[in-house]
Amino acid sequence: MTKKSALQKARASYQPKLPSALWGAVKAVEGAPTESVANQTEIKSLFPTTYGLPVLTFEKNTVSKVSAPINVGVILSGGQAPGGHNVISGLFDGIKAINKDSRLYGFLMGPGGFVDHKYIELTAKIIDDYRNTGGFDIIGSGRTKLEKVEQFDKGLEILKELNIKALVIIGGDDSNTNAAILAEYYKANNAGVQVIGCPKTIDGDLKNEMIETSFGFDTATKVYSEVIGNIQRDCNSAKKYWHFIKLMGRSASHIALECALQTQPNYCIISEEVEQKNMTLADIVNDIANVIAKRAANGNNFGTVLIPEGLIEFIPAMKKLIAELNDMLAANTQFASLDRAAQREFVLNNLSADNAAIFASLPEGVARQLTLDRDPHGNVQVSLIETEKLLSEMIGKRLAEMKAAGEYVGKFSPLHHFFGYEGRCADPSNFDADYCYALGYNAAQLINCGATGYMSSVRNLSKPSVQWIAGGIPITMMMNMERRNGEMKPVIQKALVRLDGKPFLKFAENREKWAIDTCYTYPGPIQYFGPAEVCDQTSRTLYYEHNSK
Ligand code: FBP
Repeated sequence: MTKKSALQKARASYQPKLPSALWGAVKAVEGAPTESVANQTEIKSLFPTTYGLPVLTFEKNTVSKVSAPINVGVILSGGQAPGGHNVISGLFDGIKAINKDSRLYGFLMGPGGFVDHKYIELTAKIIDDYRNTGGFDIIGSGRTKLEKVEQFDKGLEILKELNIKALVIIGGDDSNTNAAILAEYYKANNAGVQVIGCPKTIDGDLKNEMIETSFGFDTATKVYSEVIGNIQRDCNSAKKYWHFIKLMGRSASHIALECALQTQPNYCIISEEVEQKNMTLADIVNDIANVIAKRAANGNNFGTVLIPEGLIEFIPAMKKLIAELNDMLAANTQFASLDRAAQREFVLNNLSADNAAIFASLPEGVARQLTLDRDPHGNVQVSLIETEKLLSEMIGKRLAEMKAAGEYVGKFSPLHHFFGYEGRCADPSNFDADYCYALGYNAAQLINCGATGYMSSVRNLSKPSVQWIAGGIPITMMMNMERRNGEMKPVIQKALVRLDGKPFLKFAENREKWAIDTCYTYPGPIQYFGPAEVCDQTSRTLYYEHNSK
C-alpha cells in the first residue's frame, strides 16, 4: 500500500457501528412469499427456483450454534462508490465471527476476474489496510456483464477449486440483476453455490421500500455539495459568472436533487419533471434564461445551475431518438468500424424522418456523443454527453434574442463543470462507513442461513445505527421486464425521483425563492470527528423520505 495520510491513519481505527440485531448470534425470521414489482408471469417463468422467496429479517438469537468454516468469494462490479472496502471488511469479519477458519477470496477487476480465474485471498493484513477507506482498489472493479452460461460454468470451476460456498456481488441494479440470474442458474443446477447481492451505486437509483438507499450516495453527494457550496461562495464573491454544473447519476436525478437540497442553487433541473411536463430542450432553455434575466434585472449577473447527467434521455423527443439509436446500433455491429463522417451519414440515412431531423438539429459534437458505444448493459454513456455546454450555448443565444427585444439587460459569462469521478472514491462518510460494514456483515449472515438470490438489506437508516433492521430481500422481488440491446430482459426496476416524494416537494416549495434571491448554503467538507449533528447526518433525501418535518 502507498504511504498513509494522517487522516487515513486516524480513520483506520474507526470501528463501524452495527445494528444491534447483528451483535451476536442471529436467527432469520421469514416473511410472506414475495412477487416481482411487475411482469410477474414472465419473471416467475425465468426464475423458477428463486421466484417468490420470503423477505428475511434477522433477530437476536439466544442460542448460538457452532457453524463450520465457509469460503466466500467477492466481486466489486461497475462504477466505484465510497464504502466498498467496508462492505468487504464487514463480510470478512462476519464470516470470521461465524468460524475463524472461514476464508475470503476477492476476484480481481470485477466479474471478468471471476470468469478468468483471477483472484487473491483477502487476509486480515490486507483487510486492515483498507478499513474505512474510499475506492475499490483492494481488488479493483469492472463492467464485464455476467450473462452467458459459459461464463457461469467457467466461474463455477474456480468456485469448486477454492471450495467457495457463496459469491457476494457488490454492484448496482444491472450487476444485482446478474447476481439473480447466476443464483437461479446455480440453484437450478444444484451447483451448491449461493449468490448474494449488495446495493452499491452513487446514483441512488437502486432503492425501494426494502433497500432505502444504495451505498456511496451519501458520501458522493456530500463531496459534490461541498464543491458546489465552494463555487457558490466564489460566485457570490466575484458576482460575474453563471456556473453550469453537470452531476453524475445516470438516468435518475437523485444526486442533483440531493445536492440542490444541500446547497440551494439558483436552478436545478430534475429530469423526471422534464419528462412528466413533456418539456422540450427549448422549454428548459427559456426557463433558465428567464431566471437569468430576472436576476440580471436585480443587478445579479451570476448564479448556479445544476444539471443531472441523464437529462438528455428524459426530454421526450430525445428519448425517442435514443431508443431508435439503441436498436439501430445493436443491430448494426459494423457501425463502430465506420469513420466519423460515414457514421453520421449512416445514422441520418437510417433513422425515421422525425428522429433524423432532431439528430441533424443537434450540435455535431452532442449528436456524435449519442452514437458512442453503449456500456456492456446497453446504457447510453450519459457521462460523456456535454449537456452543460449544450445548455449554456443555447441559453446564450436565447439571451441575445431577449436582449434585442429589450427583455434582458445583463451580461452572461458561463463556466462549466462536471462532478462525478471526484466523489466516487472519497473516504466514506460515517454513514457510509457504518452502512457498508453492516451490509457486508449482514451478507455473511445471509450466507450462513443458506440464502441465495437475495440482496443484503439494512434499513430504518434515518434512525441511529443500533436501530437499523438487517435481513435479506429476494432480488426477483425488485424486477420487471425492460428493453435492453433491442430485446426484452428481466432487470431490477430503476428508482427514479418521485415527483410526489417529500425530497422533491421540499425542493419545489423553495425553488422560486432560491432562483431569484441568493440563498446559497455552504455544507463544507465531510466531518468525521465532532458533534453527531455534524458527523452523522444522513442525506437530505433519506431524512425527508423518513421524517415528517
Ligand atoms: P454504476 O451504476 O456502475 O454504479 O455507475 C455509476 C456511475 O458513476 C454513473 O453515475 C456514471 O454514469 C457511470 O458510472 C460512469 O461510468 P464509467 O465509470 O464507466 O466512466
